[in-house]
Amino acid sequence: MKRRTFLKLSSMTAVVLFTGCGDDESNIDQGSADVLAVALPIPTLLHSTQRNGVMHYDLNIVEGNHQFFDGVKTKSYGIDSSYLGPTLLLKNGETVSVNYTNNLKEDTTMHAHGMRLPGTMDGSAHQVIKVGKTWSAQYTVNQNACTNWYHPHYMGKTAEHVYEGLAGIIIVEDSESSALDLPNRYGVDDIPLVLQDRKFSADRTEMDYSPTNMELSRGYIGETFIVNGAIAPTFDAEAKEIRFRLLNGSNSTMYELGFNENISFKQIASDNGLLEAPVSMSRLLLSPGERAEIVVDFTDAAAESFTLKEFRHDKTFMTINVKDTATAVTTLPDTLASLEPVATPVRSRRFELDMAGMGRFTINNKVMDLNRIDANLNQGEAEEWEVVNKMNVDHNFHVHGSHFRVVSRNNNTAAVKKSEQGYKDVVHIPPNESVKIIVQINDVTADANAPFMFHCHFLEHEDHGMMGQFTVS
Ligand SMILES: [Cu+2]
Repeated sequence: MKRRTFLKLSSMTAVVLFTGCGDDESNIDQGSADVLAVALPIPTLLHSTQRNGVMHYDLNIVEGNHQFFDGVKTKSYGIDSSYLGPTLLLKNGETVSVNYTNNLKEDTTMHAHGMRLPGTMDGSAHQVIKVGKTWSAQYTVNQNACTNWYHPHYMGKTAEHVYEGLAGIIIVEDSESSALDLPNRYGVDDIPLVLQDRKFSADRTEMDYSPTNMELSRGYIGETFIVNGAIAPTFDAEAKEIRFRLLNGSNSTMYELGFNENISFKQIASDNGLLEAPVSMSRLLLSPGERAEIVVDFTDAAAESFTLKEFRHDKTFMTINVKDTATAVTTLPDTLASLEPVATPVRSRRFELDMAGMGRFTINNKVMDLNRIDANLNQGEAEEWEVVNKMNVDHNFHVHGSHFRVVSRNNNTAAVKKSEQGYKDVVHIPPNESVKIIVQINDVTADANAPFMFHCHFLEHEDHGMMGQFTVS
């Protein structure tokens, strides 16, 4: 991994500097002559092999050389790939063994973000995968259809390992969602998009992970925006409804997403499941770790082109060229899922997100300690957690083992958007604001040897202390 060094000007960096001489660094790299013209890469669907009634998914964590730029190989990590990993398609009710073998030269972990698993199978900082070893997460899938993901959670190194390329999508299917007339042909009208941004070394042979203290706090934001490991790729869409499964897979960049000309689209799912009904919008704010499934209707847009944009940083993620054909046309239903009523809490807790000096981020004035348990929950009991952002920068809050509900923002229940009234595991908290969530864990446990974690999912904040642990018994 590249540490901060003096820039050596090559002809390639000269291109970057000249094209980036506007009022900010927006759109450098994208559009440069040395950017590959590529089709949107679609992560491979990983096939399982059945052994003794258990579906086994075998994954190898490897070093690689990934081609982001024309004629340049960039050192990277991946999972059976030079960058990112295959998509796991899991069915509710099936018993699986997800087997990760660590072929890196350093230890790591692999967390199943959004999967409702016992603490021992969570892949958190406590389930280290040593160099050369295999770790298996064995469990029976027990949750609604949704888009989750897997990524390292190694104490103090999560940000670096994700930055190098370790992440992949997990799609959970269930019979209720399969019965709906939703686009569900993977890679055709059901498209996972892992959205990220990266800095590169001057010669682009390495990714540059070297945040300053200011960047630790305000976000380590790359100039180059990438989707599924590609810079400004092109996707040829059928002239019909297309479902995009969006993941903010960045370390610490807020993405305000939308399309050119402000075309409207419908959000159908939040982190952990379908919404009650589609929500129309033209902008979608996703904080790091959050997912949203959206449906865009290209039925009347044959032969037109669109761009998926990020408006806070004025970047283009990808171009969508609509074909003049469509097969297996779908019609988005008006209602999608029925949600459980929000449970009445039996106790409340408060978590204050703050910092204690440069590069030390805290929850309730404490930095993360793997040997400290911060809260003990009882299975089945609902709790109200108030999470308060005491800083002038964005944070969010992720809870392991839980699909929580957002009930108020700044004590205002009306401030909770329709699109965040479904099941969630990450909630954004703007500067100096607060949220209240209802956390209830019914069917899994976590003891002090393999506790669950709660943390800010801005990975620089998490790695520098903004994390805590809890048990469920
Ligand atoms: Cu944070």
